[in-house]
Amino acid sequence: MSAITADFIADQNRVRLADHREDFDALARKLARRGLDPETLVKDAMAFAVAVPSWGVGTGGTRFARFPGPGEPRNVFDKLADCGVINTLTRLTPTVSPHIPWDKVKDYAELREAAKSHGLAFDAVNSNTFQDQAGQPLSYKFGSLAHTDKAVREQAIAHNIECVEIGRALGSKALTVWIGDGSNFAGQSSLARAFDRYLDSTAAIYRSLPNDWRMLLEHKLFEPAFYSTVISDWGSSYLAAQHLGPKAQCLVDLGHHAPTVNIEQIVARLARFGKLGGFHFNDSKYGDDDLDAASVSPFRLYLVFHELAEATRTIGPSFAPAYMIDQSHNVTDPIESLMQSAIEIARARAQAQLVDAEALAAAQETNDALTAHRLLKAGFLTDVSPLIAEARLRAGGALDPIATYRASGYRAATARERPAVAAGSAGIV
Ligand code: LRH
Ligand code: MN
Repeated sequence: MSAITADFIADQNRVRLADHREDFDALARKLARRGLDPETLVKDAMAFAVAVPSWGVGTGGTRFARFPGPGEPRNVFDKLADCGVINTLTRLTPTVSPHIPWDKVKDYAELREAAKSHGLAFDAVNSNTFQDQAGQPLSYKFGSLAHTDKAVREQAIAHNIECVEIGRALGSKALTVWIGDGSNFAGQSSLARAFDRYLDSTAAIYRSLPNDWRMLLEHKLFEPAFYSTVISDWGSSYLAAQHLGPKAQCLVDLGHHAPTVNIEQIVARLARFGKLGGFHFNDSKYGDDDLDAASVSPFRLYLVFHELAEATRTIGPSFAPAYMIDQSHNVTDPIESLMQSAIEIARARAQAQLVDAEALAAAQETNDALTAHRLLKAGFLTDVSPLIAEARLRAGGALDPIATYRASGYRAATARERPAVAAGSAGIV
């Protein structure tokens, strides 16, 4: 496969450098006029990173169909090669979040080395008790960690403990637990007992965690269950994390809320009580659409990062949620979508650093609503493209990652090397 080399990136950057310099210098002057230091902001942008989902580099689908593209990854090693390209060009995604058993292999030391060869490490491991695997003794049709049958719960607990062991071999420091457990009819399930069974099961997993690990509980309003979901909202997730202990925290997947929910306020609440463990970034208009981050509501993503900036100011450097992307790319080249999404997430974060927090607090305290809103929005209205491009450039990345990727012929090379996958099978991966 043709590696995208530093020389190739330098060649691609050379033709864009003069325009970039001009744009960056203009932005730097504008930021300096606001009393901000462009150098500090570039260094801050260079320090930001977000993990990519291993399952995100294959074409995604819906329950109706999946339309694979050219050069679909055949296995986790192909996935790592593709994730490597994303980081090589954006310098924003040095870690990959694996999903078990989708990324199961015989030799995890070999997998860790393969990731390293692409300049990558592993982030939170995702368990999977929302599908039945071939040869699996007991079905998860009626749930997993909250199933009425103790034997099914124990099977699900054992799987999560195995994920922790796999994660240790890969160098991960967190387990993400999302379960689809719930019901489709009122009365089908005891809402109270289901939650208690979940607490018992997760407590067993919690006891298997190494001291320096976190367990991230991911809530979701609905799907695959359509009447009740055991961990349906941040409240249920918070209660469970509180009940389990300090290593348990809540993971906020942006697509897992009703359309009108104020997600940035959930972020503020969970951060305040030390239970904001991480994110699955994506975007949505209706349900868990898993669309590209900031492709529907860039202002909402910005407001989330504003709350993260406020929490960092209040809590300090120990405040370190895990930033991960969780998307399904049904109509785009997944590598391009993940690069674009990582850049949009870095953009929202850089914009949130521009807010004059003192002036904002003063306007809030004096109930000067419009001034407060304008001060907050000022960051969002600033085009920080040259600033995040400068951060990429200094880190050895591409000024225009998507144009550079297209010029590299990487996708055409994978299409030649990897057998075409027939369309047809439904499902997210
Ligand atoms: C559930 C979810 C979860 C993953 C899956 C791929 O909707 O967000 O985080 O395990 O998507
Ligand atoms: Mn998710």
